Amino acid sequence: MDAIKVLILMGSKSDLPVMQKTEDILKEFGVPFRTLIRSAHRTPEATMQSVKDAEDEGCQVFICAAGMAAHLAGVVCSKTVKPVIGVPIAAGPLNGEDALHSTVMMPPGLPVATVGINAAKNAGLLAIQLLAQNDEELTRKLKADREAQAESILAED
Ligand code: RP5
Repeated sequence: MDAIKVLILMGSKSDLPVMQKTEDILKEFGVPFRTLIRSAHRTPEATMQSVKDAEDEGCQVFICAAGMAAHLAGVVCSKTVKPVIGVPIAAGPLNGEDALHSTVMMPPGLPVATVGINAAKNAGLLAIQLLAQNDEELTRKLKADREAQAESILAED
């Protein structure tokens, strides 16, 4: 089995229907990843251990998804200098506005690259773009994907 390049963490199994789109795009591009349910609040120690284990294994990018008081991405960011992508999940009465602000509004010095609310596919694509900096094959696939997107839009005429 390939060592993972991306670790996906999500605060609850209830986030999985959204985060399935991250898994789908990583699979499509052939990027090895692992998905774990880890919460900044409910399982802080296990979350930290998972970040350390993934780094030891060669993980290059972390994708963290959570709803409501979504501190998972920020906490992971505090423990690694690898890029951390945050996915605010629409959960609870504020429908993701709370998660968006708690994910994106990091203090200076600790950046979380935050995608839109429930934008799980974009999180995967951003991770692939980061990995493509040192991977010609991924770069080729990303360019082909952009061309396919353009063709499909133009075909809508
Ligand atoms: C967050 O609270 C999770 O990431 C999820 O989006 C939300 C609700 O969690 P559950 O009550 O469904 O476990 O921590």
